[in-house]
Amino acid sequence: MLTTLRARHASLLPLVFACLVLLLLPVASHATTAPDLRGRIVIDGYTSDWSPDENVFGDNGTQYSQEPTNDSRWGQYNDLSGFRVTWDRRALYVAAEGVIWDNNMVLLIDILPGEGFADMSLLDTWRRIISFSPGFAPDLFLATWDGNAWPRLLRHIVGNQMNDQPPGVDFEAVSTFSQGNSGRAMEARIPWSQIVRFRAPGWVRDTVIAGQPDTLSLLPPGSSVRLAQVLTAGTDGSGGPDVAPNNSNGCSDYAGVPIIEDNFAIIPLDVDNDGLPDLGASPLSRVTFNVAVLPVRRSSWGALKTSGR
Ligand SMILES: [Ca+2]
Ligand SMILES: [Ca+2]
Ligand SMILES: [Ca+2]
Ligand SMILES: [Ca+2]
Repeated sequence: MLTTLRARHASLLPLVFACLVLLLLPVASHATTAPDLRGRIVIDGYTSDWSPDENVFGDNGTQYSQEPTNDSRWGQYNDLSGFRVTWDRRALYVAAEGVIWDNNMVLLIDILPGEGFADMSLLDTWRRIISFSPGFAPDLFLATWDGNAWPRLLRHIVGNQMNDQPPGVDFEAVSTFSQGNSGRAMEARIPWSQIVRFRAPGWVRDTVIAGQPDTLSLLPPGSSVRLAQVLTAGTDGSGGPDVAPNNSNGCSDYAGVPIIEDNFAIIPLDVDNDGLPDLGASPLSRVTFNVAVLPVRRSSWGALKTSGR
């Protein structure tokens, strides 16, 4: 079917007054997916332009899922702190954060059902001893190393073959990681057309936008995006000290120990099943995780705080 488509009391008075003031304040705006986010999100390797509800590791009201900044086996200067996601009509926007002194960061992205790779250990580039559980088969990943300004986009072609591209015509990306500095990120705008490029070049829909004929790329109806972030050493055949969201078996001190990343964020893109990523959606309100170890429920948060987390 897809191939045929072209194609959201007195002593209490001050307190009462304060509450009233709070109630009368404008509700904090929730950034939602919109027709075109290029006016807000600048691909510069910094995330101050992102909204809290695009931080899928934030508190979404039902669960607390913050990726810790102190859970790496290699210490504070090699630690992931999570990723952000949003989208518009034409592109997926991602930002992945942490500190990766002398090492690498990879953000794995799975959108296309029945496609993708289950294991990085035999890939023809960016070969890492990192595998995934059923239900997660990345179609592409964004990758960078400490000090590199231009992340690579790796798209799965077939078998262990990847298409490896620097930013340019196909996509925009910038990374700002530099030794022990915090507040840095790998940030990218990846057009939907480039995500489906090797699988469904004909999945487009002719439409009219602002009175002008236009063409939009289609995804398989009902698509979700699944994501996981890994920190790895720079050499082929290595593993790494931290993953996000956290996996069941954890990571090792030693780069030679394989990692099974059985956890990932799941964010529905197309709840109305029209093949187009939904506009007016809050990514944070949609996120769930594959493994129940994390996120923990809010009711557990007090216990976690007293235990020092
Ligand atoms: Ca930015
Ligand atoms: Ca971490
Ligand atoms: Ca982690
Ligand atoms: Ca839709």
